[in-house]
Amino acid sequence: MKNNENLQNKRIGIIGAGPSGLAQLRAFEALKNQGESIPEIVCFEKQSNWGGMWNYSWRTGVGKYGEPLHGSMYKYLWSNGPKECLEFSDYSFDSHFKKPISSYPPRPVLFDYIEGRIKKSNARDYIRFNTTVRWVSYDEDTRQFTVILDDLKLNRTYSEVFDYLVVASGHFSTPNMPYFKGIETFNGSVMHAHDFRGADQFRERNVLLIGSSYSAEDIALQCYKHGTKSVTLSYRSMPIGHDWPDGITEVPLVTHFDGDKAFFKDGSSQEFDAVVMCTGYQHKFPFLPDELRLKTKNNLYPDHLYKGIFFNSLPELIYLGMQDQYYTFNMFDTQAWVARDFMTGRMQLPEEAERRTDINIWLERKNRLKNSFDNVDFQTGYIKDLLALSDYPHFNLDKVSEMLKEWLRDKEENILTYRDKSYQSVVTGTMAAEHHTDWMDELDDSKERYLHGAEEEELIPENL
Ligand code: FAD
Ligand code: NA7
Repeated sequence: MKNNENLQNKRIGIIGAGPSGLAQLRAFEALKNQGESIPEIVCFEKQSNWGGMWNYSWRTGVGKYGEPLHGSMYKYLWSNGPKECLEFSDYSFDSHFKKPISSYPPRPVLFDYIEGRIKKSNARDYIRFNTTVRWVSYDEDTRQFTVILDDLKLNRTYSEVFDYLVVASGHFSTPNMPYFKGIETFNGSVMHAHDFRGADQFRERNVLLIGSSYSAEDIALQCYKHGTKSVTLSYRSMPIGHDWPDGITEVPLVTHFDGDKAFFKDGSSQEFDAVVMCTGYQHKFPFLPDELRLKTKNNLYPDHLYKGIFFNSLPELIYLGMQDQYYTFNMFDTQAWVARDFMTGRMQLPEEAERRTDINIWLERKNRLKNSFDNVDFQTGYIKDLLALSDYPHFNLDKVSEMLKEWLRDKEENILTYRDKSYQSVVTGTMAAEHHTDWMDELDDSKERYLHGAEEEELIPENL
C-alpha cells in the first residue's frame, strides 16, 4: 500500500448511508483496491440499516428512538424509471442477479442490488448505525468540523472532529405541507405522501391527491391498482396530462375545504374520504448552522455547489445527491468519485471566483430549460462533466439519455403499461427480461415472487 502520511492523518465524516453515502464509501474502497492509502472514514446513519429511502419502514412520524422518520417509500413501490438508467457502472444487474431481470423492479429488489455491491467490501465497518448527526460547527483556525452526535441506542451524546464532511442525508424526507383554508374541518384522513405506506386503506374510497409530480402520479396509480373508488389529482401549475383511465381525473388547485367537500379553482367541488398532499419535500439540514446550510428548493442545479457538490464558500463541505433526479445511483457515484479525488488531493479545485463562474454557467443553462427532454439533456451534460474528472468507469450516457426520453414517451403513451417495457443495459448490453406478470396485475412486490414467482407457478402440475 502506498504511504501518504498526510492523507492518513485526515478524517472524513459522511452523514447518511443511503445510496449517496454508500457511493462515497464505495469510491474510497475502489481506491483502496488499487493499492492506494485512504484517510480515516466514519459514516453516521440514524437508521439501524443502510439503503436510505430504499430501507423501507412501516413506521410513520418518528422512529424507534423518537427521531423524525426518514423513509417516504411505500408497500408495492416499483421503480419509477428503467433500472438501466441507474445501473452502477462498476456493478451490473447481471453480476448481482446472475440472470436478466425486468426493467422496473420493485423496491425490495433494488434494495438487494444496492446492498449487493456494498456487501462486497467491508464498508459496514465504517458505518455507525443508530447515530444521528445533531450539530456541526466549523473552526476557521483549525480548518476542521466538529460534529455532535447522538448514539440513539445508548442515549449518549459525544463529538468528533473531521477535516472533510460529506452531507448525504437525502432531500425527500421532510414534507412540504401547505395549508388550504378550511382543511381543519375535513373529517377524513389528511396526510403527506411521506406518510403514505400503501393504498390498501383507500380501497373503495374517494381520494384527493394535491400535487402533479412523481409522487402524485405514482400514488394515483397505486390507488387505482389497489381498488380505490376514485382519484382526483389537483394541480397548481400544470396537470400531469396523461391519458388517465376512468377513475382518475385532474382538476385545478383546491381553493378551500368545507367539511369533507373540496372546492377547486374551476368552480367545481367534490366530497372526499381522504387527502394526500403530494406537494414535495424540503431540503432540510437541522444539523447545519446558517453559514454552512444549503438553502434551495428541489431543482436540477442547486446554487452554491461547485460541480453540484462542493459548497462554494467552503469546499471541504461536500453535498451529494442534492439535485432533482432523472439519474440517481450512477449520478451519486460520479459525484462521490469526484469528491473522493478532491478529499485525497488527487484533484485540485480552482479559486472561489472561478468556481462561481462555473456555477453561474450551469444556472444560466438551467434557466433556459423548457421541458422534460431538456431536463434530461441538462442532467446528462452535468454527469458527463463529472465523468471527465475521475476514473469512475465510463458508461454510454448518450444511450441512457435516449432511454430516459423513451421512458417519458412510454409514460405519455400509456401510464398503466409503461412499467412493462424492456430496456438494454449500457453496462453489459443485456436486454431486460419481461416480468412474468403485467405490472397492473402484479399485486405482490416481494423479491421472492419477483425473482421466482412464475417459475414456482409453472412447477404446479396441471391437474392440481
Ligand atoms: P436517502 O436515500 O434519502 O438517504 C439519506 C440517508 O441519510 C438516510 O439513510 C437517512 O436516515 C440518513 N440521515 C438523514 N439525516 C441524518 C442525520 N442527521 N444523521 C444521520 N443520518 C441521517 N429513485 C430512483 O432511482 N428510482 C425510484 O423509483 C425512486 N422512487 C422514489 C420514491 C419515493 C417515494 C422517494 C421519496 C424517492 C424515490 N427515488 C427514486 C429517489 C431516491 O431518493 C434516491 O433513489 C435515493 O434514495 C437518494 O439517495 P440519498 O442517499 O441521496 O438519500
Ligand atoms: P416534486 O417533484 O418536488 O413535486 C412537488 C409537487 O408538489 C409539484 O407538482 C408542485 O407543484 C406541488 N406543490 C408544491 N407546493 C404546492 C402547493 N403549495 N400547492 C399545490 N401544489 C404544490 O416532489 P414529489 O414528491 O412529487 O417527487 C419527489 C421524489 O419522490 C421524486 O424524485 C420521485 O422519484 C419520488 P408545481 O408543479 O411546483 O406547481
